[in-house]
Amino acid sequence: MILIKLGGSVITDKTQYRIFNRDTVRRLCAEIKDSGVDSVIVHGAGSFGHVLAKKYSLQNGLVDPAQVPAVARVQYDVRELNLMMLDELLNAGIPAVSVPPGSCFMMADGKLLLDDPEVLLSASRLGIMPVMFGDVVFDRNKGFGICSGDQIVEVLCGIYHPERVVFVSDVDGLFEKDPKTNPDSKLLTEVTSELLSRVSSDSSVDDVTGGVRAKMEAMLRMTSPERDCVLVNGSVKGRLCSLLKGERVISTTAKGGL
Ligand code: IP8
Repeated sequence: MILIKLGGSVITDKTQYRIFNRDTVRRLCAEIKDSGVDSVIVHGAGSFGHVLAKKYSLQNGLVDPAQVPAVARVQYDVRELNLMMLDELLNAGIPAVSVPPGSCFMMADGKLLLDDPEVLLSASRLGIMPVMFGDVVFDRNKGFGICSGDQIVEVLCGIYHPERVVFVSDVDGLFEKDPKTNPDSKLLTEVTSELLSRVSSDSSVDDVTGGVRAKMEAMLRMTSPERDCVLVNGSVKGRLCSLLKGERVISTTAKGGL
């Protein structure tokens, strides 16, 4: 089984509030279906979540009553995005149902509490894909908080024990430095904890590398001796399908555990 996170940068236009990349999503759903792999999809919130979440600092929990209407609005927006995702999945021939984290689960100090996975496993047993997504989730201690799709993927690893985790983004993989500002930056085709320690011990590392390091760490946390974790560019036609079929494609693979 393969756990797939469709990132907000590929399913939405992150620069504009609530713009859905329908054509790309349609193609990606067809690629997943055509690959024939058994998968569970989680998706990001993109511009349906991040624009207002940032404006109202929803990641800080309740600090100002003015945030409250924004909590409801963001939940509404990401549900609309989720329904558009489900529509594309259903049209591609993948039976899928919505499992909104903000309605089904709680958090405690930012940690998603998913102690009872019965609803997820019941859907899976019937051959129905439960689709979770980045959401505003009520928090026992902070009122509410942001639960990212990445956090959900990490929790789902403990429930589904996937053989592989695939992050679909709009970049070719992890680069040593930000390729937008450093055009000569090299793509890291493989990430191991050994490489991570070399990055951290390099005194010349800057903030950008720090960002890469955080991503490497998150990807490595999801790996085990039996499971690797791959970052692939979903904006390039056919790349996700090839990867899912087991072919070698341009990407970054984290392996070996943290
Ligand atoms: O797009 C963020 O989830 P992500 C969720 O997976 C919200 O980081 C509501 C901003």
